[in-house]
Order: sequence, then structure tokens, then C-alpha cells
Amino acid sequence: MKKVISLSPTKSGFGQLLYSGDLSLGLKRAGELGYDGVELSLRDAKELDSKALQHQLSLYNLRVYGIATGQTYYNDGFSLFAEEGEKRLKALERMKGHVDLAAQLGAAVIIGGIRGKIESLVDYDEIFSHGKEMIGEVCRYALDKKVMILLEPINRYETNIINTLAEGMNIIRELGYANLRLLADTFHMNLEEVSYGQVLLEVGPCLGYVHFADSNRLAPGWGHTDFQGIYQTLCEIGFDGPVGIEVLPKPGDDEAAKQGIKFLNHLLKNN
Ligand code: LER
Ligand code: MN
Repeated sequence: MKKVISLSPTKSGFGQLLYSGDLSLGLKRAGELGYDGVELSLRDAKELDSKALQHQLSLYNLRVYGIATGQTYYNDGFSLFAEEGEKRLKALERMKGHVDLAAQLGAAVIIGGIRGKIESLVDYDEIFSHGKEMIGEVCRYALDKKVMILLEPINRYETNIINTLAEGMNIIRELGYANLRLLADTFHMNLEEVSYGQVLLEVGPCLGYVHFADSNRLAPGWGHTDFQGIYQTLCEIGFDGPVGIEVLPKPGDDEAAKQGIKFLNHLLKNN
């Protein structure tokens, strides 16, 4: 498994990112602490200086494993499941930019917060099917560029579109794209799943990436999630992908980043 930390080059309304607004510092610390790589949460891929990024990645011996895309919705209000077609297309355009960047970096692209929320419950089914078509468009675009797309179920207090891993897996099976996989976030699982182990066994074949955050969104080990049990199931299903530390910068960025790597090192070494 690869040890990954979630960073954001810009200050973001989305809180669970470390070194938000200072990518150089985040990359430096990630390298010094011994992470294998990073996940970047981006608003718009065009805003990133990819040459400078590649230089820093090689300096600190890091890789980009994932590009998170929720800021397109949280900051700009464009989502793949928006009621207005124009907003869906804007979100799709951003996703294509993320996929282009991911192709250069060898990263996967996450469909999490960019789904947004469906406000009109009367038209829920119709809007849902438009959103599903958007996911298909993203997958088709990414397939040509050999980029993996990750569908991340998110808890009910943040979205009303795909909350559980089973719901995510059903959509993946229905759409049938070879480059579409699941991302399991332990924070959302704590709120939505009946059990960690059982569901991970069920979705194992579809799983491409994992986010580790404790029950309170702090770094693992600072809440009550059973990471030992989760890790054992991940080993059982042969999961060998990225495990991203996606946590609040509390009590501070450095403290959370250090706890994340210390926890992962301990977990991986003692099992
Ligand atoms: C993003 O990875 C995430 O976990 C969500 O909480 C975003 O809303
Ligand atoms: Mn997540």
C-alpha cells in the first residue's frame, strides 16, 4: 500500500486538507516525513504550474496518486449532478482538465464532492440520471488517456447522491467502464456502513483507493475507528493501492501529518 497525504495548493472552504494554500511546504513536509506521494485537491487544473510541481515531486521523491475535484463544487458551485445543464457542463469541462493533468502525472481522478447535491427531490430521478451520464462522459474521456476514475461515496450530511459503498459499486457495475473504481473513505464509512469488514469484502474487486480519517475527521488514531480491523480486511482482499491521509489540520498541519505517517508506518510494519 502507498502512503499518501492530501494537500491543497489553494486555501479551500473544504477543511480536511493539510498545508492548504502552501503546496511547496506540503510537498517538502510530505517528502521529509516519508510519505510515498500526495493527493492534490484542485479547483481548476489550469491554475497549477505543472512544471514547477514535477520539479518538486522529483526533488522530494514523491508521486501524485490522486486528484480530488470537490472544490469545483464547494468554491464555484459547478457539479456533475446540477439541475442546470450549463452547470453540469462546466463541471465536466473542469473534470476533463483534471484528467489531462492526471494523464501527465500518472494519477487517478476522484469524483467525490463534485457530484454536489440534488436540491429538487421531485425531479431527483431525472437529475440523477443526467449526473450518471456525466460520470460516463468523464470515464470515456479518461479511458483514452489511461486515467483511472474513482467514485467516492460520501455521507448523507454532505450529499444525497451515493452515500454507501454498495450504491457506488452498483453504479460502477451499471456503467461498466473498465477505468471506474471505488474510493472508500473511512470517515464516511463510519456514518453509513453497517460494518467496515463486511462491506470491504463485498466491494473488494471494485476498490481502487482508500481515504483514512478517524471517526472525528482527525488523523487516524485520534478517534475511535478500528483501523486495525480495516487494515486486516484490506490485506485479505489483496488491496495494494494508495491509502490517503485526508484529515483536518488539527491541532495543526505538522501534527496531523506526523500522526498520519506514524500511524501508517506502525500499521504496515506490525501486520
Ligand atoms: C473528499 O474526499 C471527502 O471525503 C468528502 O468529505 C468531500 O465532501
Ligand atoms: Mn474522502
